[in-house]
Amino acid sequence: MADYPLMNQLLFEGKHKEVEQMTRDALEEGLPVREVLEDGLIAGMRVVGEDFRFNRIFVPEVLLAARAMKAGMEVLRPLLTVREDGADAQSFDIIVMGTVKGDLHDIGKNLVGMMAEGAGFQIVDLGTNTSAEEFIEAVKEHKACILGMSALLTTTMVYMKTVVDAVRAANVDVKICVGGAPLSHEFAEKIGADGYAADAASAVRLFKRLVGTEETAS
Ligand code: B1M
Repeated sequence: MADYPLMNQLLFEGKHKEVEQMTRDALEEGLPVREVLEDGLIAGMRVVGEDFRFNRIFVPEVLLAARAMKAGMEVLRPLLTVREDGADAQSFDIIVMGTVKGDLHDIGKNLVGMMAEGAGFQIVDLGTNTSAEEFIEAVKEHKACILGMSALLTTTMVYMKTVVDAVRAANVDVKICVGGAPLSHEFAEKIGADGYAADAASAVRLFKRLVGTEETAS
């Protein structure tokens, strides 16, 4: 049985090699990938966020924890990105994804990208600090059907409206989805986005709904 509290603690301490190894061990034990992600990695990062908020830790410690989180995510990547239906990569709907201008947080965006890949989408990842022009250019170049934006700061989430306005002004036919910790449905609606998702699993459901491939509820 995986010791998730220990894994959370090691992530908190930024012990990336140990987190990577514990992630591997958990998978080898046959534990569900979503459980390892949620209980082993995301739960640890949640504590980091709390302590950061109350100035009990600072940017250098958070950077180390982020490195440990990413090390664990890399182990999970092949399982998160493998297509659920085993289909060929050529026919994928394309999603252009990026963290908005001024914002360097990319862990959540990467997770959404991995899970969307696993659900059959092809991801064009623009990374962080992405401008409206870069989003538009990439959507046009890759003929994307969805533009996904992430923001983790209250100061950068407002840039999403700049992107939405620029996309509409350029008459680009693409659905715009937004996400990130400080956002809400209300915010997404206010800026004119086509959808908001609070986490990676609901982001994938949203993407499927927008391209019309959502499974019917059973
Ligand atoms: Co930053 N940081 N940070 N940080 N950081 C937050 C966001 C903060 C809430 C911490 C806090 O105070 N508690 C706070 C923001 C406060 C605010 O704006 N109200 C903050 C701050 C202040 C800052 C700096 C300004 C600190 C400073 O320099 N003084 C600075 C800004 C730098 C910049 O961007 N310009 C900064 C820097 C950093 C690091 C570089 C050290 C590091 C980022 C490393 C990296 O990403 N490569 C970092 C981190 C790690 C965090 C916290 C601790 C963790 C974020 C994270 O990765 N969470 C964060 C605290 C927190 O969020 N509670 C914090 C795990 C991840 C899986 O969750 O990203 O929420 P999340 O993604 C979720 C959902 O939000 C959603 O799905 C994901 C998976 O479930 N989602 C989408 C995300 N994007 C989506 C897109 C979608 C759909 C869903 O559709 C397209």
